[in-house]
Amino acid sequence: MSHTLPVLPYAFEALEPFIDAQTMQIHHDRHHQAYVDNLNKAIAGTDAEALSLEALMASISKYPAPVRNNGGGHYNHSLFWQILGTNGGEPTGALAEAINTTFGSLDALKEKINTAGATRFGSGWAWLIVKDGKLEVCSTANQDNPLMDIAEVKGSPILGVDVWEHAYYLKYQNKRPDYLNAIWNVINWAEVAKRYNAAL
Ligand code: MN3
Repeated sequence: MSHTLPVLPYAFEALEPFIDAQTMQIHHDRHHQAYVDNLNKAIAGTDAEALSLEALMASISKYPAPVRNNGGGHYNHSLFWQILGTNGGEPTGALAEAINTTFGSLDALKEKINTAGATRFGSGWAWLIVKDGKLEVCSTANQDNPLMDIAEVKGSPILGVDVWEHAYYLKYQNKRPDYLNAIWNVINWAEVAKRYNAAL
């Protein structure tokens, strides 16, 4: 299959002031577009063309680095745009219960994800995943993700935070922790809950 750039489900400026419009535009229109274009080039004429993006992640060890980097980049950003939004609020229902049971509180979960993101050296992602029916926090390097068969910690990602400098540098410069604190204002918890229920 040929992969395509998903449409951003809100305006570039929708996440202001927490994520600025220029960052969103460059991030979506240039960075994500480049992952899509380079993925399509990397899989052209190979059996990977027949795979869904999820199936490709699950067998990524069979493919060369450009497929891993750009395939991961396409999957991760497609998830990222969806779990961000202007809804704000807090998790409800089964997801809220699972967060409280597993981490003690929503604040404790945020702190755990912020630590995972802040301590990821270089570029990567911090994740909330469902593993064996339970919530867990982990991080990955570069554009890897927990769906990949090469991941140290495997599971279904339900929330991912991009900690590449391109995600925050225009507004936050080198202050990654400030970006991580701010991003909790623009999490689409309804989408995270949808992914949680689907992963169970
Ligand atoms: Mn990015």
